[in-house]
Amino acid sequence: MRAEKAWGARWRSCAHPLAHRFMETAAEKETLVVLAADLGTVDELVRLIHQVGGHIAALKTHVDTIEDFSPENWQNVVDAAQSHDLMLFEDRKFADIGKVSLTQMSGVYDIRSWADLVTAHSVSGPDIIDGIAAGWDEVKRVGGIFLLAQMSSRGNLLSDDYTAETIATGTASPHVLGYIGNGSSPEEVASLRVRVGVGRMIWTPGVNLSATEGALGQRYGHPTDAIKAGADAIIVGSGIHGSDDPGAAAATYAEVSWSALLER
Ligand code: 5BU
Repeated sequence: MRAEKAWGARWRSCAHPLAHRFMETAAEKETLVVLAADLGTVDELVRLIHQVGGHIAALKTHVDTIEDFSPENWQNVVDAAQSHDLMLFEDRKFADIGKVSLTQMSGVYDIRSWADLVTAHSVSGPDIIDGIAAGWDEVKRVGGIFLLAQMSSRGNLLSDDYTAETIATGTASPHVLGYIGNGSSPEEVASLRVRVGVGRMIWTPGVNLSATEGALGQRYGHPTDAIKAGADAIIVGSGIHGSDDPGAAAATYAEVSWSALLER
């Protein structure tokens, strides 16, 4: 099978079913690009999804930044993503106690009902994972969690020890599909991969083909370096949605990312 051949040990060692779903979509479209769809309205988002859908493997959102959010309107984003076989990854960065994180999975945005994947900090302790997972349980859906083991922003407080504790927390839970790593630093990604081992995903924001710095402390590295250092997906925002031709930009990131995986 094509996905197994391309992904090798990752395919054989990841236990979470959504990890396999991602790897299949990625292999089918030959891309490791997760689009950070940081646009302000549902219409803009839907247009972008259709422009780049063939070149990306998942869709990352910040639902609370959508100016015209309503549950009905948001369904257009969900439908557009599904029409391109994209999992929805809400970058919510949950950080509260388990019980409150559970309630934050419902509420206005009802993340549990449409997100396949979410991000969470490990700062509040391991129960946040069970809280989030209980949210999906309530609506009988399966979801996966990415813990922030590193960040791409300068001056962040995620120390080496914090990263190690985060991996210990994630290793203990079947709901943790993988970790967010700092894509701007191949050295950090490589050291994260050594600690994580082969059985979980590492997805990295902070990648851009032309810039080394972004607004307000964002740092960038080259997508090829991040993947060769052990990243399984590159999370790309402005490199695609900020381009004059998002479709062409997405195709370029796809090509670069897929070749890097095959070389790895
Ligand atoms: P950019 O436009 O490619 O810089 O967008 C990066 C996206 O990744 C953006 O949506 C951030 O919220 C997200 N991100 C990040 O940049 N760095 C991090 O450490 C984490 C998430 Br966690």
